[in-house]
Amino acid sequence: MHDRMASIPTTELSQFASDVLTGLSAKPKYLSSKYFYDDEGSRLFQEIMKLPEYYLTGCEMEIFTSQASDIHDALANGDGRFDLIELGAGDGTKTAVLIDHFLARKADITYSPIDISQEALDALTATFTARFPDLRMDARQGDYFKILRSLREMSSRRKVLLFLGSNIGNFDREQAVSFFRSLREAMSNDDLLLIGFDLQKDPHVIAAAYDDGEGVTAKFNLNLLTRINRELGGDFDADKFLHYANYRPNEGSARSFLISREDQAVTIDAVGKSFDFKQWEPVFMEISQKYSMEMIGSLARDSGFEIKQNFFDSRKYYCDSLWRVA
Ligand code: AVI
Repeated sequence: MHDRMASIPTTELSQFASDVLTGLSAKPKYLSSKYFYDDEGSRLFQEIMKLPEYYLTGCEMEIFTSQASDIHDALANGDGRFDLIELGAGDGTKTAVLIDHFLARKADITYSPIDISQEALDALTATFTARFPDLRMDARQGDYFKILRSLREMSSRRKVLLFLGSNIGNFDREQAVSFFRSLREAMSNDDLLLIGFDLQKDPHVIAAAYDDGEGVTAKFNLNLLTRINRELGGDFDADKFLHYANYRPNEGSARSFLISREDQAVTIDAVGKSFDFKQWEPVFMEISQKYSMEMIGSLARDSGFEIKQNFFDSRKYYCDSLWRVA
């Protein structure tokens, strides 16, 4: 994830097939956004992050650039020694801003990016070792919770976990609480968790972020159909679906759908089934939750944390919320 969410390697193809079968057999139909991130999906997400409408990345970058010193002081908690562990590190561009500042402050840190993609970790390690030759790095590929437990066994230094980029927004509330509770169980009392939350704001701004003028977000969603064709032997015609996104201000949730333009049937060999789509039938693809400060507070409480400090961008579009164990 994460930051993106995790890309699914071929060994888990049967899990992919079974999730596609469950989602397309459901009423209403759905597909899981965690499967967006094959190579092409990851490339399209990089493109999304550069779009003028997709404000989230710029907001988090602004927070890290303008408040690196305050963030350092909050994370250092009195001494400058801690292990920085990034869940779903991706290319680590935003984290590099923090690390640059922390090293300039002579903080004694180890950086452990964790990602499901070994390729992403190799690229990140190469960039970071060239840019920060003095940084101790320990990149890990695999399951967040298993790795956290093994890192805890290896060193008793304080851990600061980073879960950035509003990746939490792609979980519904129940999934978010269960994710944070599992992190809580793997954390010691002195550890900290820094989470990127996209905040509720002018609905037009949010709606545009998920329906950009260039159609990159549409391609990003439609790419999952191409992935199903390639990996599961599907015969989707992506031109027969359109991307539709909306924002519900009463819930604070942006949702995206693929809508069937006509009555059609699609066969997927790996699941041995054909699925009927009615004209204008939606397939729910992704939730991107936007938060109020009350929602963030209650999420922290219900997951066994309390808020230590919040960092906002100048427009208050976005919040990096620092949690400690309650
Ligand atoms: C990865 N995640 C936080 C993005 C989001 O904003 O929900 C994924 C995305 N979907 C469409 N645009 C970006």
